[in-house]
This record gives sequence, structure tokens and C-alpha cells, in this order.
Amino acid sequence: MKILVTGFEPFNGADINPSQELVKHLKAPKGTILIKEILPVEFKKTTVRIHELLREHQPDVAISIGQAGGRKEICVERVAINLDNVRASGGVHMLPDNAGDAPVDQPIEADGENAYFSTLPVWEMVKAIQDRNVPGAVSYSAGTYVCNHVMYRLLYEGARNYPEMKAGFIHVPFLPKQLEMMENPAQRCAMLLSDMVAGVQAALDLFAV
Ligand code: PCA
Repeated sequence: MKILVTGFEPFNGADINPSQELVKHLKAPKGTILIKEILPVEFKKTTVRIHELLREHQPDVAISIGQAGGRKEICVERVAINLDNVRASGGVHMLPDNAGDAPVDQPIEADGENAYFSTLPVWEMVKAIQDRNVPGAVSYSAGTYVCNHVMYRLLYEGARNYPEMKAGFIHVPFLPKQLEMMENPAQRCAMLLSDMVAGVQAALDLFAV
């Protein structure tokens, strides 16, 4: 049993990404091999990298993890949509990726489904997180930025080439030290790294054999 987990580099001017810190601390569930990778926050590079990682490792389970600033829980994402868009929902702010790419309302794959559902056991994962006394929830939107893009890539490739693979995405909140820079008070929610590690490890341990 091979499990691929990915985190992300920092983006949007930050010097840390909680997903990168978290991935360092994750341990292989009993009887499994855990492969770790840190992805760039770039639409184009992640497309190539996800393709290469799946081909090279042929994981049974692939879980990508990213930061979702402002969320209070560890969120197990239910669905990825066929849309790259760096424009904030208010319509004003744009957040180009780390390579400066700024797609607006572009389909990810012309021949892909409009959306793919996670093939991970999302409710069991949320329960495992909550059972460790860590806030956890299912989320019905991974956004339209690089995280949704990566989740879509995993599920698009999975549907075509790796039908047995279980794949999906987990979003984690900010770390406490990130809050000092937050201008918007509504975004000042954070989770301790130790809680993040405990919660995500519990979800991962569901795949122990
Ligand atoms: N979060 C971003 C991209 C990288 C990350 O950690 C997102 O939610 O799309």
C-alpha cells in the first residue's frame, strides 16, 4: 500500500505554508509506504508534477494538502471543479500564482468532467479527525486556485489511468504565527501545528493495513 501526500510551498507573499510544515511531521500508517512531495503554487508546474508523481509511484492513495486561510477546521474536500480562476469572489482582487500566471474562468481540461468527486472516504476521515478532538469538516468547495487545480488533476488522471486509486484533497487553516500579518479580521482563525498533525495523521491512519 503506497500513499502519496503533497503539501505546498508558500504563496501570496507568505514565508510559510502550514501544509508544508504539516507534511514534514506525517508518518507512514502501519503497513504502508508514505511518499511526500512539496508542490509549487503554480498551475502549469503542478499539472506536470502530478502527472509525473502518479506515473512514477502509482500510489494506492493520493492526498494533496493546502492552506485555506480563514477556515476554522481541517476540511476534507468533497469536489474539484473544472475551473482555474485567480479572481477573488468579490471580483476585485487577483492572486496570480507563484509564476505570475493569472487564469480567469478557464477550464482545466476541455475533455474533462465539469467536476469530480473525491474518491477518499471523506466522512470517515472527518470523523477520525474529530475523534482526535481536532475540528474537522467536509467542504464542498476547494476554491478555483491551485489547490482545486491539483485536486482536479489527481481525479482527472485517476479517472482515466488509475481507476483503483483513491484521491482527494485536505485544506488546513492558518498557523497562529500567520495571523499577525492578516489585515482582514474575518480571516484571523488559526490552528496549532500539533492539532493539524494529529488530525491529518488520524485521517491518514484509516489507510493502515
Ligand atoms: N493554498 C492555495 C494554493 C496553495 C495553498 O496552500 C489554494 O487553496 O488554492
